[in-house]
Amino acid sequence: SACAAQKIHVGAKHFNEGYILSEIIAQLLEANGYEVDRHYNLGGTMVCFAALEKGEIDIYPEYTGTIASEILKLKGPITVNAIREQMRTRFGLSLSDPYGFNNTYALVVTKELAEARSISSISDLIKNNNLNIGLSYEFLKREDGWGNLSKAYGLLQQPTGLEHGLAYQALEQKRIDVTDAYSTDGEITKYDLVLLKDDLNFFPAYEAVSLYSDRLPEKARQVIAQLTATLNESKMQAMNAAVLYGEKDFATVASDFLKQQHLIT
Ligand code: PBE
Repeated sequence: SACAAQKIHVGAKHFNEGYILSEIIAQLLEANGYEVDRHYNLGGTMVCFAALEKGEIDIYPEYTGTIASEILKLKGPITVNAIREQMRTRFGLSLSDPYGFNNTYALVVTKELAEARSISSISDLIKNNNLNIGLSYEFLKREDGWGNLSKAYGLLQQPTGLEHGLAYQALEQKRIDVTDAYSTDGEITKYDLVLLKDDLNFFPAYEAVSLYSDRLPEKARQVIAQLTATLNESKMQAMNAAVLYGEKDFATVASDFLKQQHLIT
């Protein structure tokens, strides 16, 4: 493969799926002759986005709903093309085509609690005021997070904050009753959790895409474009579970995927 002079800086959001997707991008670029610097200690959405704007990274995986609500501060449904257009005109940044899966926020409870209290939708939480809600820090402060969700549904519980990676154990140990899950999390099937129906359609679609700047070489964009529509929700959830329970590291899960897709050998 061709030798490229420019090193490519790949960022990652701080959660399992963020690392897996970033590894997929990084390894695919390396297989195509690029030297890659991994920036995996950035943190949440706004930290990654700031790093991209400042030119510290050239590309990182992001989600359409997150771009619309957090970065562009838009409300209401919006198409991927409209988001792409706005990112270009307002920030000079580009979106790849979607990878093929939606990783949405969802409130979850254990099956046991869902059955005991007949809870199946977010609206059902209104009449269950004594439930302990523990939410990831980012969800607590996002536009598409608790503040506006609780307003839209009329929920009066006072949630506490916690690290997303620890929320499932807290549910299992009954320290909390409800948390915000990401719908492709590997823990959902493992803990047999019930995703509450978003009956008011509060959450937007969160299609996974790559967000990149003009510093990303044209050839590298073509390399990344090979990832378009290669994934779906269950494949992504299986990869997340492989890291959690299959004792595989991010890099192995990523290379297994790229080999399956015949994108690397
Ligand atoms: N998500 C779903 C969010 C968190 C939940 C993955 C789209 C995000 O990282 O923006």
